[in-house]
Amino acid sequence: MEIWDATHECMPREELEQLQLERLQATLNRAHKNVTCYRNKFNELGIDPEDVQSLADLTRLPFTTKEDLRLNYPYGMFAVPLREVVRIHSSSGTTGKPTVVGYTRNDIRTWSNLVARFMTSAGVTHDDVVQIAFGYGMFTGAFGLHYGAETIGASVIPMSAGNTERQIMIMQDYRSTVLVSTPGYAVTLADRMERLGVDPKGLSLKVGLFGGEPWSEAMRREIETRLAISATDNYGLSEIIGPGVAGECRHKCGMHLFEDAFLPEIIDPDSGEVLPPCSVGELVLTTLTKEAFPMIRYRTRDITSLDYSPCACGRTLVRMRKTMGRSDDMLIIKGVNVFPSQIEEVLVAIEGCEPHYQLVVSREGAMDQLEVRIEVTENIFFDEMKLQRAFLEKVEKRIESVLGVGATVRLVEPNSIPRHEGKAARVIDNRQI
Ligand code: DLL
Repeated sequence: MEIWDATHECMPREELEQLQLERLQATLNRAHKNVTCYRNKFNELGIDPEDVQSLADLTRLPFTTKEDLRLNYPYGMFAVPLREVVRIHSSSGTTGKPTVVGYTRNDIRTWSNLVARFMTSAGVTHDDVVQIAFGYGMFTGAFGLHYGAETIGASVIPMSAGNTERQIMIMQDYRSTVLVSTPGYAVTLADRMERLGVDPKGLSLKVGLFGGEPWSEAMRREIETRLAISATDNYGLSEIIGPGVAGECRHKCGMHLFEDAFLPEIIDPDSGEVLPPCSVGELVLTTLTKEAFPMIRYRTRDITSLDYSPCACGRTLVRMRKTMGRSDDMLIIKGVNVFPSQIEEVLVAIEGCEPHYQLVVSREGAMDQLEVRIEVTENIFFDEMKLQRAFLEKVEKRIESVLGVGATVRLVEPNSIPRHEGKAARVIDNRQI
């Protein structure tokens, strides 16, 4: 069964805006009634949900940030009691604590449906065999795509991440037609196939659904040629729902953002002002149908622009451009969200380690590599190689367990990390994305 929701996807804008307003008002009422953080914020500004009479009134409402989620860790932002929550996911936070999100049974249904909609728009049908190479766990990617594919009626192979040669064997033997992964992992698969002498043209693969991290048009061309597939992009974030916020149709000219479920705005990240249509700025999203975890004007920190012109596929939904960066210091390494502050915390916690550090991100082949350089101080000075090795291993282990992604740690000369106005340049990103 294809999930081609023409009612919502091809609505004239006037009707869509009416629907959005009704859903917005219901969301605001629920959030105000059930979430203390929202109630306090509204009260501080003297705003009552009833004051929102048009979509333009949205700008009067306060933003929600990752900091709000951190302050209300773990369940403070939930709008329903835990007994109504059937699933919990999380993603990394700016400090040690992750961001926790919850779903009611209805939310899972909504989520599955949204994912099924973008999968359909990318060309997936019930005849497909979908190989999911995202890690199953707290990350929303695997479960989101899994439920979406099942909703369509496709056959799902829940491979999970890694184990590249096994992925290729399953792909050959089970005749997978759709690959779901990060774009970076698609290139890793192509590299390995080349090494193993596997010809992708001999596989059944026809479509790739890639997301979770930024990638370029050049990378798309590379994946399409090397894997002999059509590669599409999809976007989402845990705080809003996970994957299923926006996805490309077969025309691949921007990701259709599901405006019947999410209300997008583009703001100037410095002033917070809403920018006119087509401007480049930070994407802000308000959920319109979520029960357990409504988000009001959530600052995604992703920089993009929105295109309201019609698309050849017939969908009237606005198209979101590939993201052009972040308005904060979050890095995405092998699909995992990493904040420099998390690494700083690890270093501070390890005895004798002053946090004069620098992160260098590079890409070897398709794989992201993270190097953490730490300046040697009196405390971190080892004549003995054995002691030094043990120290480096300890830091590497700790970083891997906190971040969920490995790093190489290297000691560098005192004062060798350049400082600008006294502040060390913390991140060097050498990846050409
Ligand atoms: O990455 C959800 C997801 C999983 C989307 C799988 C698509 C496929 P988080 O771990 O919370 O959720 O990370 C969200 O990842 O704010 C973006 O910065 C980045 N991101 C996600 N998809 C894309 C994309 C999932 N297609 C953060 N292009 C977001 C660029 C993306 N960046």
